[in-house]
Amino acid sequence: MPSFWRHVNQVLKEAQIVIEVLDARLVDETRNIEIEGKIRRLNKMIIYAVTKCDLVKIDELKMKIKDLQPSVFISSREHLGTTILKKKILELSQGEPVVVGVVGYPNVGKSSLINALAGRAAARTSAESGFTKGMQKIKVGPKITLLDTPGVLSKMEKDTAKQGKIGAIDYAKIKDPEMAALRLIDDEKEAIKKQYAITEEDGEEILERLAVKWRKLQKRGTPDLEAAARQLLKEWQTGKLRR
Ligand SMILES: Nc1nc2c(ncn2[C@@H]2O[C@H](COP(=O)(O)OP(=O)(O)OP(=O)(O)O)[C@@H](O)[C@H]2O)c(=O)[nH]1
Ligand SMILES: [Mg+2]
Repeated sequence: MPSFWRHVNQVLKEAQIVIEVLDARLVDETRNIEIEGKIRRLNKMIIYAVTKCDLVKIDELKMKIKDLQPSVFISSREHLGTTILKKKILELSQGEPVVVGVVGYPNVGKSSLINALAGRAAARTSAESGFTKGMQKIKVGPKITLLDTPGVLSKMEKDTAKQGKIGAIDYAKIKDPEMAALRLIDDEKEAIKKQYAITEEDGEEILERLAVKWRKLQKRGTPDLEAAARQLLKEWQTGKLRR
């Protein structure tokens, strides 16, 4: 992780504008206060790109981001908001050529956003968290150069269940998937019950139902909660679970 920060610091230095990418389902949780502090200290312009908007209700989102200015709603999957974002960049650069850093938590959708802006698969993306490992330069039109970065957590972030939930640790690698899944169920209970047609209220029971549904069973037919937990985190992290 320290070398990831090195790339991010480099990009913050090189860029005139920095786009902080936030997950629309977790706007507050995916803000990196440390990066925002550096942006302020370096006197760079910031744009908040709230992405994965296809997974939330826009009205609820609007309330949440009142204080985040300037911000743009994006869905890279549905190619929404990218023209507005380009306009915003050129407005801030006053039409001059500009270098734009793209930063944020792991797995929030930075590389996907760059591809949506570029209109081609220029940056490599993956459901795997921590996928982008170095800096990458991508030209978007004659005036805008984007710098992709590896996702970084705030150094103050110690809560691994939360990290699992926000996708900062890959669902396949997280050490205690049940704890992260139970946290996710707690926070997103109604969405999960609706999406998987579950009536139970208790977190453990919901996980059990999911295990049965997905046929994640141990030898004697008992529900494999760990496997169900990983599957649930996977669906959340890869943007299948909508609110
Ligand atoms: N539904 C939905 N899913 C998205 C969107 N953008 C990205 N994703 C998914 O989110 C996951 C992570 O996307 P990436 O673009 O690789 O994220 P990243 O921030 O570059 O991740 P790292 O390089 O690992 O830090 C992938 O599974 C994407 O398909 C979006 O607008 N909508
Ligand atoms: Mg990436």
